[in-house]
Amino acid sequence: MPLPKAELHLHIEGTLEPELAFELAARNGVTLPYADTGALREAYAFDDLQSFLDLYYALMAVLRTEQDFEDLADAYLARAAAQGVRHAEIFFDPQAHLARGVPMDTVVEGLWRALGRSERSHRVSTRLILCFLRDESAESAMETLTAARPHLDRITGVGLDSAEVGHPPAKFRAVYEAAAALGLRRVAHAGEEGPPAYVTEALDVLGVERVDHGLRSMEDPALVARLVRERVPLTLCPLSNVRLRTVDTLADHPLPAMLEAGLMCTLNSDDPAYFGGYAGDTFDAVRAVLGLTDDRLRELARNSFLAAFLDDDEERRAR
Ligand code: ES4
Ligand code: ZN
Repeated sequence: MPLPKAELHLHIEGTLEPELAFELAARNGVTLPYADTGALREAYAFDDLQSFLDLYYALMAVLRTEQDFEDLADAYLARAAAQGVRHAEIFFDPQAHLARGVPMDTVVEGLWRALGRSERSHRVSTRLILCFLRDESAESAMETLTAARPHLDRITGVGLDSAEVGHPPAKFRAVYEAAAALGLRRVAHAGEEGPPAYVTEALDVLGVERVDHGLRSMEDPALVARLVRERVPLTLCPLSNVRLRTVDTLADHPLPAMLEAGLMCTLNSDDPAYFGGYAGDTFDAVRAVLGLTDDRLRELARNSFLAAFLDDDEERRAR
């Protein structure tokens, strides 16, 4: 039995496996610039975050209908359940779909068709987190929040993703204030490729409750001390860091040092279709390569439930 765990850093568009991409392409009459799934997989050799994002956004062309989003989410939830995920907080990128003429309604309703029945169909509870694309304007983020207003019963929080460097958290101060006023929880990617100062800014300016990645915090001892003191959860994604070359190899990942420092770390899969593993695969890889003890692995799983946006009863049931 895989360790029960919560997945807190997962982009639903990043769970699009090549097989499903081709199936949806055929269903929607979209031509992909790859001969077959093998040729597509060969394109999964990334130099950095941007080289991944280019392919990630391009492949979204196959996602057009509610049914597509439902099938995508349902396939993810089935895989997650098989790997011990009991609760999943799922990011989605509405701006990437709105820009292609796919309305907010289609995206949220389609995802919800799978998420709304997931406790019954997969024994996985879920939350939906709307992410703003940080390489788009602050005005576009605000328009996106406005477009999401009719769906707020299905959306738990907001996040910030896409190309980090040059797009500091403070650019999104106003939209995070508006989200907080609407009762939404707040997270943001920070310190993935960007500097430790972006982590501080996400905490102080955006008021985030968790930091997605936060890896580069390790370069600033005062920041590490603060994150430990305030028990700020970090949603680490080691397989992503290797594939996007933020770390050289998994063996070089600072996870053991981060745990030793007392940081509240969680283990997550980010974009599992692209980075070579789902939540259980990630736990297996860090166990094998980083030699974490069973106690440490249990601590990571426990942290994932503690850092989740669950109330106490839900948390007990999920564990
Ligand atoms: C992402 Cl790995 C990563 N980083 C930032 N934004 C993203 N969107 C999807 N995956
Ligand atoms: Zn991410």
